[in-house]
Amino acid sequence: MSNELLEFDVIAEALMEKASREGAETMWDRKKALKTQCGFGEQGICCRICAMGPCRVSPNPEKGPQRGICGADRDTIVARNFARMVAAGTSAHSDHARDIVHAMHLSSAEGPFKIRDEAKLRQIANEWGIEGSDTKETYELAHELAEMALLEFGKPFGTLKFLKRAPKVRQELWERENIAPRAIDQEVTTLLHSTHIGCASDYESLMRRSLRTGLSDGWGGSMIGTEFSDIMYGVPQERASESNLGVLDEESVNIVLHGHDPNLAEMVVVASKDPEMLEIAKANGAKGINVVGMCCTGNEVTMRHGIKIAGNFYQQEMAVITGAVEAVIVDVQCIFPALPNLVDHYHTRFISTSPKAKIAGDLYIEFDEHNPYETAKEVVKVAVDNYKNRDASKIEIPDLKQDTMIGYSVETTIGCLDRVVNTQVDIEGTVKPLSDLIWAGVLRGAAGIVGCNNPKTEHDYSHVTVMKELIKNDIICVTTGCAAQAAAKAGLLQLEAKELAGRGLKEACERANIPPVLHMGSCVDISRILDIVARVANERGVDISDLPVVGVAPEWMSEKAVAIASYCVGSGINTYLGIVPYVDGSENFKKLMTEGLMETTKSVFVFEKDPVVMADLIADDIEEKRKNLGI
Ligand code: XCC
Ligand code: SF4
Repeated sequence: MSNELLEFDVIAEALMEKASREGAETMWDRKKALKTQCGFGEQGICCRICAMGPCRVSPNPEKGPQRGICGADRDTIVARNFARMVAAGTSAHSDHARDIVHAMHLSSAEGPFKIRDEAKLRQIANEWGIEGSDTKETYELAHELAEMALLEFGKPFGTLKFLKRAPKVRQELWERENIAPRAIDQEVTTLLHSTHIGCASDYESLMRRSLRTGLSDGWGGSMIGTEFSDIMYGVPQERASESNLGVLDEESVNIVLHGHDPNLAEMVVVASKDPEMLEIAKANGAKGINVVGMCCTGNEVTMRHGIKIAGNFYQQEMAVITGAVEAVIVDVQCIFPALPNLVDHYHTRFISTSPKAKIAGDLYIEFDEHNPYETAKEVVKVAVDNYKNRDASKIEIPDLKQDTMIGYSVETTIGCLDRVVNTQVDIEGTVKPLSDLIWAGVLRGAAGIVGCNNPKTEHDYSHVTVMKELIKNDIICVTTGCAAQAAAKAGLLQLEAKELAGRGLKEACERANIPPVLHMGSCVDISRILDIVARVANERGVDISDLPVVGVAPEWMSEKAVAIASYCVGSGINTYLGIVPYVDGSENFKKLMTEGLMETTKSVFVFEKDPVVMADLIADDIEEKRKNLGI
């Protein structure tokens, strides 16, 4: 175990020690065992797309072969590898969204899948041009809208409906540059086709197609995921919660919900309050049932129910190591295949529920979308029955938790900011107060800080450092995913964090009664960030690329993050990455990402590992944008 990575986090340190005492292995042990990671892979210059390979070309023309057997060079190989990450990331977000829409298609007045936010249902139906969206019976309308949404994945003609939310100039740019995304499945499929042996080799063309696929995630899959989850489960409202592993309760049945999808998680939250389940829990000696969240399933249920946040990506093993978790219930994405082995050292049950993410060594209880509540009860029952199997000598819950404000959907954020200005009826419920704050310079700009943890860097450190530096400079931060959970644990999501902000942001926080860093939800909810940014641009009559806003992923690791970065850049938002993607092997491709795209999308990728330097670059970027706007 390498201790230098852990300085930032006393919890991790204590639990890592416990793990090694108990013979349990963690990601850091495995990272160490891998020794130096593959240099060719790191630079993106290994190709195994066909069976003539694998072909690894040399990063140095003097030192080795420059082409694979088919003749693909560094630029092609790097661009194809990048494109495949975008396709995979887009597929993950979008397939998640499809499941939400399916649930909506199954919704009925009797439940268990129900429409919780009828106003939003009617609003989206209206936006999509459904006739009678104000008058139709709720579930008739829901099913019609769901069918329409399912067609967004596979319709044979046209582009995505939500593109219309973007400023007109941006829509025109997408058309002109031929990157306006069509049906989501089509974009993923056609990009995979383009990267097949003997297909596209032009790296610029591959980038363009990657942007288009990424955009089908941001303005397609992810936006559908967010909006339809809101219709089904409610638009998040601001509320208080708590975060970090100290939210585990020694005297209760602890259930960790991990993964991404709210469908099962919502039902588990309800099942955990079922009198029948509570009775069994009590009969087994527990005080009650404590459901906590991890990664984005955690974000989904904390945003809508205030469910406590146990932790983010790197803490999934730590939670088990506390010895106090009865069950880890997972759906899809970001789940370590190591967890079934890890739980063997403890009494914890590891339950996987999705046929898309069947995990070797799990207890598999398939989520039945026709009987979702029965599945939820079944998994909760495994947990409550397991309470009696606890080994008291192995329980060690870190005594650390943090007050956390959550629930800042676009609607809620707008509502909060209405408090800043003396509300005038005509601007109430619009982004005008927000854009006024930015135009007046009270807020210099805004940063969306998102993404994962990655053991290549000290976990949470880059997230928290960038956020602290930015709020000091009056740049308001919105955050999602594991970055949001890092912020939560560091106390940046509590109202008192305004003391760390510059004068302007502090005053805005005081008046609106919000923290300087706003939790906007899960990773698919980065579409909320697109939404609010588009509203501000529309309100001011400018393009998104004109606004003093940036995207930041300080510690990303997943393919989804590559798709996200691509749609941010495709949308005109300069995007800062603290981990360099596998592109170092092609100077041309890297230059295209960091400079050349300015011509196409009016925004670029920026790679910077040092979070303090990154924050400086962002502040300069934002001031430059302000100057160009003349504000
Ligand atoms: Fe996964 Fe969404 Fe990354 Fe966290 S931030 S490690 S993708 S859970 Ni999306
Ligand atoms: Fe090698 Fe070309 Fe096949 Fe890639 S596609 S493995 S470079 S022969």
